[in-house]
This record gives sequence, C-alpha cells and structure tokens, in this order.
Amino acid sequence: MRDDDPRLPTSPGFWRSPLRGTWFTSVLGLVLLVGITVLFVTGLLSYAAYNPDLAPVNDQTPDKGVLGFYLFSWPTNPYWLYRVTQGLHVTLGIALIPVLLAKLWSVVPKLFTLPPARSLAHALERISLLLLVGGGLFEFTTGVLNVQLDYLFPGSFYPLHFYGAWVFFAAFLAHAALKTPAAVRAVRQRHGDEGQLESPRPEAPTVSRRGALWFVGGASLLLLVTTAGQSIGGALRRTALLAPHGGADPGSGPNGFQINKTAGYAGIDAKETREEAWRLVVTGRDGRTVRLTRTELLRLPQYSAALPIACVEGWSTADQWWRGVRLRDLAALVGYDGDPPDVFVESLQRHGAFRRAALRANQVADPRSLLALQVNGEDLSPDHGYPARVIVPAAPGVLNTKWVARMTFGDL
Ligand SMILES: Nc1nc2c(c(=O)[nH]1)N[C@H]1C(S)=C(S)[C@@H](COP(=O)(O)O)O[C@H]1N2
Ligand SMILES: [Mo]
Repeated sequence: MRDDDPRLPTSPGFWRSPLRGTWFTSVLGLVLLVGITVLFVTGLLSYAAYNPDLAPVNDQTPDKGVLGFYLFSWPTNPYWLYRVTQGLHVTLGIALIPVLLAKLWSVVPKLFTLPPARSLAHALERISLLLLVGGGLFEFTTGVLNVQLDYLFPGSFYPLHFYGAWVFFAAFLAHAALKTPAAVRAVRQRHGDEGQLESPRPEAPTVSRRGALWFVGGASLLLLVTTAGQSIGGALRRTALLAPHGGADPGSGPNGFQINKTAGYAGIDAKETREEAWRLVVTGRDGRTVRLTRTELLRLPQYSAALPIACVEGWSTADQWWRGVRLRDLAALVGYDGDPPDVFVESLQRHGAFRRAALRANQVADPRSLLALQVNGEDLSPDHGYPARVIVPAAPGVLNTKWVARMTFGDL
C-alpha cells in the first residue's frame, strides 16, 4: 500500500510530531474563532468609515452591490472611534499571525490525505477548506503588506482585501459551525487525543503541548507589544518596532508627529503654497464660488479641536490641537446656511491615491470638523498640509486631505 509508505506525506506515518492532536488544534481554533470574528467586524467598520458609497471617489470597488448593504453614515462620535476600531483591527491581526500559522501547521497532514475525496460531501468539505486556508493566508498577507510596505497596492488593496474577507469569512463560518462543538468538548475534557490528528508513530517529545502553546502565545504577545504602541502612543510608541514606514522623521515641536506622505513625496512645490499664489476655491449652491487667500481664511472665525490622526494602517497620533475654519462655515459662505451638504475635497497634489476625498454631511456639520490652518499653536508644516488641511473627528486619516486647493459642497 503506497498510502502507508511513511516516506510520503500522504501517509499518516510521515508526520511524526508528538505535538499534533485534537486538543492542541482545538485550543488554537477557539482562539481564532473569537479573534477572526473581531477582525471581520472591525474590518467591515473600517470599510464603512471610508464612506465608500460617496460618489466614486473614496472607493472604486466595482460592484460592491449587496456586500455594501450595511453601510451607514460613519459617526463623528466618539472622536477617537476609528483610532480604536482600526488600531484593534491591525494590532489583533498581527498578533494572531503565530496562532494562525500554528493552527495550519497542526492540521497540515490532513491536506495530504488520500483519496482527495471519498464522497461528494467530503469533496465539498475539502473545497471549503481550500477557500478557508487560501482565504485566510490571503487576508493576512494583504493586510500585512498594506501595513508594512506602505500601501504596496494603493488602488487595489481595498477591493482585494474586501472581497477576500467575504470569501474567507463565509468559509470560516461554515468551518466554525462544523468544528466548534467538538473543539469545545476537546478543550473541556482536556484530551481528545484519539482523533485523526495524532501521529500514529510519534517521535519522542521535546516540549509538551502546553509548552508549545505558551510558545505560540508568547510570540503573539511579543508582536502585540511591538505593534500596539503605534496606536496607543505615549511612552509605548517607542516599543512599536514594527510600526510601518520609517518614512519621514517628524522631528520635534508642535508639528512633530507622524507624517504619512511628505510634501516632497506628494510633489507639492513651495511656490504653489506661497501667500501670493495659493487660493482656496470653494464652490456651492448653484455654482456659487468664492476664492480665499490664507490671510482671508485666518480672518474668518477660528475654532480649535483636539483630534488624532488615525490611519487605516493602524498607527495613530495622540490628540493634536488643530485650529482653523469650520467646514460648515465654509459651506455657509457658498449658500448652505442651514444643514450643510456633503463636500468633495481636492488637494494641490496631482498624482497619488489620496489627493481627494469626499466627506458626508454629518461630518461637515460637526463643529469640530475644520479646515485647519494651524496645529498645536503653530502654522501647519509643509508635511502636515500647509497651507490648509481637513481634520474630521472619528474619520480615517485618509479623509483628512492635506494641501487643500478646492472644496465643492453639494449632495454627492
Ligand atoms: N493630499 C493628500 N492628503 C492626505 C494624504 C495624501 O497622501 N495626500 N494622506 C492621507 C492619509 S492616508 C493619512 S493617514 C493622513 C496623514 O496625515 P499626516 O501626514 O499629517 O499625519 O493624511 C491624509 N491626507
Ligand atoms: Mo492613512
């Protein structure tokens, strides 16, 4: 019988680790059941926060159709909302990587069992497992690449990670429905070692199953503390060894907080932002248009708000004191006296994924939503968006357009 030749991975005897077993796999599986559910929910929230159905600017995911069924107006309260949901999404996703890998390792002999399918039901189960394993690896890989390599695929990350999430989560739900009861039983009874996951001819153990779990947990914890600092901040920021892009050193002083894209990177020429050159063009009801210099903007009523920048990549800044003109006051300048409408914001930047963004009416209406001219008592630095940038409570960083040149109010 070739199937029993222990030199071939299709033979159970090929896999000799004494660690494999139902209890070990069940513990990891239950951790993933909770963790991946949180990832899915925070991921959907992150998508909703992006205002994906506002015109085709923010999100160009084709045919999100029914998958966009749950989209709602992202609130502006509490102002740290996105900082928490996205910090959790990215930090938990990274911390779960050792658990995911250990879980896959623990069941890898099953991938090789022959015959590939004993029955139609068995064939369907194995296909769903392919979607599960493939979908899981795909989601974790695209997520990490986006965070670590600074938007490796800016335009295509969203549709890839979004559709991948639905495929993965559907397979995950089916798998969880089938396996959770047995996993709970195995963990409760602290055995279940007679299952098919045990090696028929195990090598002598060098570490106990419990010890191996501590090792996996320790690796997760290490990733957790070296990642979480980027969203928690304070003294912890220095522990964030895995925080993304060395990028620009923000330096110290009032403008000394994380910079995403520098003015140089975005191709912003200092000549265009000088007082004599730059004008904010605001358009509104019936095409009514006003042009304002920065000095004229500074003569309008100025307001302050303490708000963080929270990026989709998971990092965030502490609250910064922004000062500038309320978005709703700008809407009023062009004919929207009562409830303001949506706004489409465009920057001086000519290329790049984040040079424009749309904000919803509820975001424009919030009195803390500003076209900021200053931060922490000083003019914005070129890298933080001088002459003017948008800042909105609870919104993803990507909606806080820097180097604003044009704002068009109206329902989108
Ligand atoms: N014009 C323009 N605005 C932009 C971006 C950009 O690339 N170009 N990046 C956005 C993203 S993704 C984030 S997270 C924030 C970062 O703001 P900061 O660099 O001031 O921290 O700016 C946003 N505004
Ligand atoms: Mo961002």
